[in-house]
Amino acid sequence: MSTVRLTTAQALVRFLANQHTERDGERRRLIAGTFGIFGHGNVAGLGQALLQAARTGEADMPYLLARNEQAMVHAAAAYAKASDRLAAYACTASIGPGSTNMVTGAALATVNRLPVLLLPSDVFATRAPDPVLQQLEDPRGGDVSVNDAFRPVSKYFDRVWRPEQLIPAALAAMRVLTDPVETGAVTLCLPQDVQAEAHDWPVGFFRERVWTVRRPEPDAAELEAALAVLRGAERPLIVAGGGVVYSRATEALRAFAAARGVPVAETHAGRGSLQWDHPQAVGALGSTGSRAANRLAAEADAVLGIGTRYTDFTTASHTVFGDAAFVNLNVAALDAAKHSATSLVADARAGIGALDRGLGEWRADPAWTARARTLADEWQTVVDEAKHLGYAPLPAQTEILGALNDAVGEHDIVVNAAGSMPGDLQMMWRSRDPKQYHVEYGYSCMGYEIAAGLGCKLADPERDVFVLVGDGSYLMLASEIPTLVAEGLKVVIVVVQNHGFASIGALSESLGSQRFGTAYRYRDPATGLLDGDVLPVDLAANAASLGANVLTATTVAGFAEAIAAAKAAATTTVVHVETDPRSPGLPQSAWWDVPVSEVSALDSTRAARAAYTDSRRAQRHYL
Ligand SMILES: Cc1ncc(C[n+]2csc(CCOP(=O)(O)OP(=O)(O)O)c2C)c(N)n1
Ligand SMILES: [Mg+2]
Repeated sequence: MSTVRLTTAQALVRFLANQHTERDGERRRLIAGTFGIFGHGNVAGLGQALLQAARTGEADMPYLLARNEQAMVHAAAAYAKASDRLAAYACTASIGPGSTNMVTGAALATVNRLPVLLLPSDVFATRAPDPVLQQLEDPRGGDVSVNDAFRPVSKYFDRVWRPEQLIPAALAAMRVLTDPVETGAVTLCLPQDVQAEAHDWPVGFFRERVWTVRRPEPDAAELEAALAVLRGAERPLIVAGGGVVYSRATEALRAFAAARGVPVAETHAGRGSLQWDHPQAVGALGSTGSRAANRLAAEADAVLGIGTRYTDFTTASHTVFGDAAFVNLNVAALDAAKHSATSLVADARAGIGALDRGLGEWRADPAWTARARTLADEWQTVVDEAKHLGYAPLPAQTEILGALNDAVGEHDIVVNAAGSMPGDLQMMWRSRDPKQYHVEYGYSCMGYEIAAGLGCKLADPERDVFVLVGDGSYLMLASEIPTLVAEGLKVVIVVVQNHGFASIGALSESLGSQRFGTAYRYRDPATGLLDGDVLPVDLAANAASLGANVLTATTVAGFAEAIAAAKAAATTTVVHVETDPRSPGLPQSAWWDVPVSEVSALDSTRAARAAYTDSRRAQRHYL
């Protein structure tokens, strides 16, 4: 057997550079590059291997220096999302805090089912110098380290105690990353001594490998059962989730819905499955859904869920659907079985094709199709009103989002994750391209936005990327602005300043908690609460200090001008705009289950509890 002598880290880099994915005949690199932050845990191991790759060209592995480990995992997750999960980034971090900083990013990737390869550094395998700087000492076991925190948030976890263990670990990691059912965060912990240790590797380990991203066809019996349910339906509704987008089933869905007159409602991850003005598009479903979609959900006699996890925002905490029979087309059996559905385990595109072939002349009742169109048109007039409120003195958030929607190009990307904007966006955004609406709402993680802008730009340099970020999220994690600047990558970042949590403030008020602790203000000595003046925080100056080009807008018209200037700019540009945190959102037509204290000394809480008890009556199990 012919071998090559390399360190474990050098071997890993060489291996990763030779992995590819293939789907529909399209082949691309699986691991497009590596993000990293070096410390003593990886600087001389993986750091040396990446340097050697860059200097000698023996492995092609681009390296990007991030500023925060959580942010680099967000960037990697966004890269995978924007790449329809056909490509991913690796992330190397030093031992201890560098590694545990990645745990939140790992959870985000796993919850959203996005492939990221995490390479936390770990304690000495030899244990010779124990405890190494930053080592957790556990009196119960010598093999425990802080990296065990990755286990519940990883779809594959391994610790490479000896160099040769890398071979099965690396192959298993690739299998999981490229499996549409299993994918998520994959964690290979690399003890710092093992990274630098040499081994004689079989050359076969480094051959070019192609991982097929499969498109499973439906089972014949499941398909028959699903067809029987749909053939009996007169008022069907399709719920399109992220699986439609990742599977590139949008064209198949468009044709299926049009031919059969079936209205299509969308989840966050499925937003943009249809162009917003497609005759069967009825907008978003659920807690932050359109009135059209929510009403149709209540009246539908059959629901065809495609590639959806049915999160509580989609189901309005199990209150949005009426007496429908569910057929769930999903590549994951876990999701296909939800709501006592007739399961149809298959790739979204393959499944739509099979349903289409099996349904013959079946179509929805024409009266239902027409009603869906009327409701959807009515909803669009609501959206138009929200875009043009003439709110004063500060603009309303919906006006800013509307102006941005009008300004972005057909194939541009808009990124968001947490706060009050996802709800407004879900209700009002008009997508023309399935990759436009990049809202991370599986983990809804504050701090995702700017880092994700970096990931999107790396994935799709041809598209303009617009990041929407609240002041709360910005203060948590604006760290990757200098990374964008260093790499010469241009992203437009819209900072929506409203001095605190518009989202949780409004939620708090609606639940009787009086907006307690949700505004960024001075503590008022008279009340003892944080309800004094707003703070002298200047995020525009902050962004400028990080190297961004900065524009400030105070009106909706000024914002549109700033966006036009930002589009024309050559470098990463922040557009700072202040909005009124109490400006109205779009009318809500569905509930969200957030429990209210059952006993309370406060009138506001008691009133909210009564309303809560009432709302909960609509909640059901869909048995
Ligand atoms: C990391 C993280 N911490 C806490 C939360 C809970 N949370 C959701 S929205 C929000 C406030 C967001 O504030 P900001 O970014 O200013 O957006 P706004 O609500 O003002 O639109 C908080 C604290 C979260 N989603 N993520
Ligand atoms: Mg805010």
